[in-house]
Amino acid sequence: MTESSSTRGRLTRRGFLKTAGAAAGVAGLAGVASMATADGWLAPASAEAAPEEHVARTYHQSHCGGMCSLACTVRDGRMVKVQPNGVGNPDFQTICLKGISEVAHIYGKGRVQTPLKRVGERGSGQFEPISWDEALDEVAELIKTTQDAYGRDSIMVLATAEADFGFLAPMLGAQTGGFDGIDVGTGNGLDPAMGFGAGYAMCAPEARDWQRSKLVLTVGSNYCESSLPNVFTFFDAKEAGAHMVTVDPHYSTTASKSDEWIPIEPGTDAALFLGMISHIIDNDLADEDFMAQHSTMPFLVDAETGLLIRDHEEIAPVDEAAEAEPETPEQNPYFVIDPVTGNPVHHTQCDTPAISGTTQVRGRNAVTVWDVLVEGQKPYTVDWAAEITGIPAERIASLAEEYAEGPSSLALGWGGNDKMTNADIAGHAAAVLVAITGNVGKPGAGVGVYVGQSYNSYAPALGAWALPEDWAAAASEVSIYDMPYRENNCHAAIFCGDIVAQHLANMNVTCDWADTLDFIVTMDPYFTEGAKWSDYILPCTSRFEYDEPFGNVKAGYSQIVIQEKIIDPLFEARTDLWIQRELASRLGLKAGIPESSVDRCNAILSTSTEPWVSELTVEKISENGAVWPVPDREVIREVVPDQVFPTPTGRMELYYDGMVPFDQQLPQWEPCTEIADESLRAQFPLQLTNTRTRFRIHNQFYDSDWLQLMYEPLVMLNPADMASRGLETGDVVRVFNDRGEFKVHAAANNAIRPGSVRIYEAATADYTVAGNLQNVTNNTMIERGYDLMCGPVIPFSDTLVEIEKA
Ligand SMILES: Nc1nc2c(c(=O)[nH]1)N[C@H]1C(S)=C(S)[C@@H](COP(=O)(O)OP(=O)(O)OC[C@H]3O[C@@H](n4cnc5c(=O)[nH]c(N)nc54)[C@H](O)[C@@H]3O)O[C@H]1N2
Ligand SMILES: Nc1nc2c(c(=O)[nH]1)N[C@H]1C(S)=C(S)[C@@H](COP(=O)(O)OP(=O)(O)OC[C@H]3O[C@@H](n4cnc5c(=O)[nH]c(N)nc54)[C@H](O)[C@@H]3O)O[C@H]1N2
Ligand code: SF4
Ligand SMILES: [Mo]
Repeated sequence: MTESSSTRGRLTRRGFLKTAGAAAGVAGLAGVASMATADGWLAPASAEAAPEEHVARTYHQSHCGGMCSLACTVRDGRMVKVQPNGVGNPDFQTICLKGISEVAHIYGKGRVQTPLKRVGERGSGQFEPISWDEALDEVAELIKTTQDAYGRDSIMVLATAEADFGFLAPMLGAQTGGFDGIDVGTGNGLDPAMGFGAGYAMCAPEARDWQRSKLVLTVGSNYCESSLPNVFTFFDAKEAGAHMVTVDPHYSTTASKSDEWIPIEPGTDAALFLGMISHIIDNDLADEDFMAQHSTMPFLVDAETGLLIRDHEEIAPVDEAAEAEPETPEQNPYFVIDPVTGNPVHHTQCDTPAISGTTQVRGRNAVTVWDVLVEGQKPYTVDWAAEITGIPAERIASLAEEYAEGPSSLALGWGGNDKMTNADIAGHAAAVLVAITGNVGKPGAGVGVYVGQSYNSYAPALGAWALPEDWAAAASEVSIYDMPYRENNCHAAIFCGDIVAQHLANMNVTCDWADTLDFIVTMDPYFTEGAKWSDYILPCTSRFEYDEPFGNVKAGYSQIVIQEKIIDPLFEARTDLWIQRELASRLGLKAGIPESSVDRCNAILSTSTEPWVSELTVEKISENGAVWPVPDREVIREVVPDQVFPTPTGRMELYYDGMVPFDQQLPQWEPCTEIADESLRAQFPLQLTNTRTRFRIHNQFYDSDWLQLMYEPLVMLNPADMASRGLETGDVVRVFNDRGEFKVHAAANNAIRPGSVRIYEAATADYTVAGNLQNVTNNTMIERGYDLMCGPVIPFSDTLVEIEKA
């Protein structure tokens, strides 16, 4: 189909002259000048000089909040230009420098060009090229012998968001590494109250809703970089009169575009929220109607045990394996106080119960959640919060008043306090703040992470290719972040993307563990840091290469986008689908994999639960310009518009029974484990903030020459912290702690909070002066984490370091 979209086939001589003139200086036309001086150049040159040229379209990355549809010009088989596609909703006809730079990046020195087999020590980066047949035969044989010896789940398959390896784990019956401990810090605390968000705090309406907010309070996100193509939404809201306030330790890009920046001590977001909650309670600013009707604030708690009282004891599962369903709130109701009679009744019998009161239920002293909250909040005054956060008490108080008045949006992040050990407490406190002010489920009021797909769009539901019934990934008893530390049955790993360097903290330990595995295979278009620990590296195609007219179909950002073949696979790279098919065929499993990617695309569309999607085909979308916008996207996407939450009770469930052993049934302040450790701080006085940057998507684009001109890995320090260490911008510094070290250049930057250092995450050893950022990051997984929705979060930024001139 890409051929039919050719904009220009053979050129006439006249056409060629015009083009050559217009494009003077463009690579590929070198030689034009000398030809002009040669005799009779018009005659022999014309036939060969007409380049074959066509345009094809593909979606780009999803992890940057973009998934931009890009129109790519191919001339004589080489991709020479990448532009916005210009089809579909105008809001999404975007591109950034990362997309534009792909014309060089996909041909760049970072590509893995052939299958590679390790010859040196693991980690040494020494490999020799081998043929695809050798590589696939040997990998298939290793999979077979390992699974025969240790069971099917002895292989772990892990794939990054950008990889297309969905068949591999189910087909092998491999484990997939359980929870990954990434981006779940805040959601762990927020989502149980909301009833959705999946642990990622993706429970916000789309950001166009901000135009209807009076206050947009951003805490711990820098979406003006981390959702680059959606930044217009921020400015639309600002123009519409929303008060944009950003709370961030550093003067981030988003802070700099906001009406106000409120600097905060890192890792203290929970204290800010707790202080605001107290101020709202103390000044009678709480929305009692919302709390009574739409939250569990009126529910009764047993004063002795701290557990919510239910009609009868919950039936515990007889044995874990049987996994008996717990009773629903209808079958086993909670108790509330009827405001008219003052008696305890089932919550199902009273729509607007009293939010305050004490009573007796079956001889037990009972008190409402609200009363427990009010009592527990007493120590968390605004003065207390000011002490912890470094924000003046008056500003916390006025912010609380403005937030309570509403409608207010609370925009949280994945890159701020999320990456710290106390992140769940901040998420839980945010939920309480939202509930006591009713700032949710109405125009201009929402809470959650507004980055990426949640930021600005509808996500159409796609279907899936039906797998054979006996294809299923194995359960993962131990999550990836615990693999180095806990007994498990993982003997070998297939990593699609860079798991070793990018998905675990404290890399020296990760590498010691990786070295214990029987074999590691990495599948990636690029030679990554983690790939060095592999025994085999298999080169994948980039988004721009395919071996069929269509590669894949994706949904998000209010449209369906497709991947057309732009060019043939480069070097010896093969598509992710081809690699899976070849492995399957060597293992006798080929029948379960689609014969062609076009079949798969059309199955993904036709099996959608949304009728307008199921009627589409990839060919139809291609004819439409490779983009199919969501119908009715003019209407701002809302969540819980009726304020009925998708929780078991339909209310915001703020009281976490399960956290009683940790005294976190309601959010209680706990500082971060590492950065608040005063004795450690005496040794390593600087907190290391990890954030994302517009110049990169995680470890991607390091090897892009164009982007290297803009940025190379460096640490940014406040000028005062530079001066006290005798450092000057441009110095090479050693960043170190007990876990390890790396070396990069340092730069003074007033935007950085004194006592903190900022680095853009994924600083990988091939592009630093020496070593990997991950050598120093904190791998502490707190005990409470294992009882949270998505397991503990990896606290990459709860890290202390010292820095000295190298
Ligand atoms: N120290 C520290 N570490 C962190 C973080 C931090 O803040 N600090 N942040 C964490 C966060 S939030 C996240 S989400 C993770 C993200 O880390 P990753 O999951 O690693 O990031 P991605 O950008 O999704 O994946 C990129 C990898 O996929 C490869 N890739 C791209 N396209 C394809 C393809 O089509 N096929 C295949 N096979 N591979 C492809 C790229 O070459 C690259 O190696 O990093 C985490 N790591
Ligand atoms: N260009 C680009 N875009 C991306 C990505 C990328 O790699 N590149 N990655 C994507 C992914 S996987 C993710 S998870 C998202 C993350 O997107 P965001 O959640 O926006 O995370 P960051 O961009 O890292 O910004 C985090 C901000 O929080 C601040 N911060 C640090 N510590 C604290 C704290 O304790 N409290 C508060 N209040 N603020 C703090 C930092 O200074 C920074 O400004 O971005 C996505 N978008
Ligand atoms: S990297 Fe840039 S061009 Fe590519 S999808 Fe993201 S924002 Fe769009
Ligand atoms: Mo992330």
